[in-house]
Amino acid sequence: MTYVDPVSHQVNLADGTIPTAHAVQVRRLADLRGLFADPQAEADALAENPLVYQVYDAADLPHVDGHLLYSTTVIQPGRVGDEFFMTKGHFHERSDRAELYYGLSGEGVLLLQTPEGRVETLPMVAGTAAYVPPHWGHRTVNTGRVPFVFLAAYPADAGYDYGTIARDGFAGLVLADGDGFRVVPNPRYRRAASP
Ligand code: M6P
Ligand code: ZN
Repeated sequence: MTYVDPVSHQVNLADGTIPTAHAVQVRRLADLRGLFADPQAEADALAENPLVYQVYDAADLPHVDGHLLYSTTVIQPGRVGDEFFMTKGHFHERSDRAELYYGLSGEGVLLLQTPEGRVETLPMVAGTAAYVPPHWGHRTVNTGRVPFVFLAAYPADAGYDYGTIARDGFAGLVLADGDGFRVVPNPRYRRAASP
């Protein structure tokens, strides 16, 4: 038997960074091109191409059944038109794989949808443990004025399906509403041909 060594990483609770992260993914607005609801607002904002979020992948582990991967995500505050900064969003390539999120700082929402386009919204603040069940697509949104930071843990063989959301959009939009937010149906959402 070959054993993978146990490992720990310190998460900086003030800003969500993991100084010993194995990899850091940086997502600027250009990496989310076409995902925001207001094309003109997106084109205008692309001139500055702001930082939208970073993902700190903690450990370098085998991407195979049995392992768990974990990361922190730091979403900057900001908007494109009325729509808050958010992650790209994905289904899992192995769609029956679940995921657990734990809020560390700031505030946001976890937006989920079934392949048929049913939307659920889970508000998140520091201390919120939110569960992504198998088969639900998921995106996180910063609805506050400071960075929204959370920890995620998921099966190492889950993989990413970004194509479905890139093609169909997300069924729900999270829009600024006074000091808060509202979730509205996405008028441009195109239902997938088959679930
Ligand atoms: C969480 C996890 C990661 C994911 C990240 C950013 O940390 O779900 O697996 O990569 O959010 O989300 P996305 O991959 O949709 O950009
Ligand atoms: Zn996921």
